[in-house]
Amino acid sequence: MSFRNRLRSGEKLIGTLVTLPSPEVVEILIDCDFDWLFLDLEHSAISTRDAQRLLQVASGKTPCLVRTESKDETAIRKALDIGAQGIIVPQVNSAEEAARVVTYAQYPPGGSRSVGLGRAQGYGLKFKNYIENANESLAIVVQIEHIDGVRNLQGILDVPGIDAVFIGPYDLSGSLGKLGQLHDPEVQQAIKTVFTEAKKCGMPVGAFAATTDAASDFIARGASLLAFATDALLLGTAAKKELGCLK
Ligand code: 3PY
Ligand code: MG
Repeated sequence: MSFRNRLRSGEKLIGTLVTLPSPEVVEILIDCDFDWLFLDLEHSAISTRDAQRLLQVASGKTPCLVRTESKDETAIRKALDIGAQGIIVPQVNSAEEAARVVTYAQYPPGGSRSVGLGRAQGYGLKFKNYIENANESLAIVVQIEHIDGVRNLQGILDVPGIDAVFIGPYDLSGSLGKLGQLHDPEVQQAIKTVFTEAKKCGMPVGAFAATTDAASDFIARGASLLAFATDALLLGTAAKKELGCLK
């Protein structure tokens, strides 16, 4: 089953953010049995070329979604052409923006995705098969991480082609003037609205959680696509803890 179909079926999928441009880190995370990996091109030093290497390492083992550098057409096209199983697009704040994301990500006639002969298309050798299946098998996830996105949520949820909405709690809190105050009632209310509205129309919800407590809370609220911590956070936390035992 494609990752997109697993996502749409509501399967609980626990992943982590890959922020280090290291194939070795991806190998280690795959061995830890994450259900998926979130390759972050928005906030890390991972280039398109690095991301392609990471996808090569993960290929056939662990599905990877690329968080695109931006919501621009080029960023979306490149993430898909290097062979990601789908995209997570940051800061999608209106139905118009969500519709543009779907258009950029889907081949004609439904969309306007431009044709390349990259890794996704078997460097041209699997082109026909790829274009026949791409629109149905690639996951399109949009981030709700601004209060405008929450206010415009109903319109975003109605855009055909969106497979899940993904809460970015930190940027969402920032958009309310409460950066990092995730327990603030206004931030919590915005998060609750996303879950309530998405649930009404059967849309899967994803979220980033820095800690296991935050992840458990999101799961309890009905999140199925979890991005738990980051590679660097997991490394740093474990290193500190182990070192603390010796000092
Ligand atoms: C946020 O919290 O803003 C995020 O985008 C987490 O990935
Ligand atoms: Mg964010």
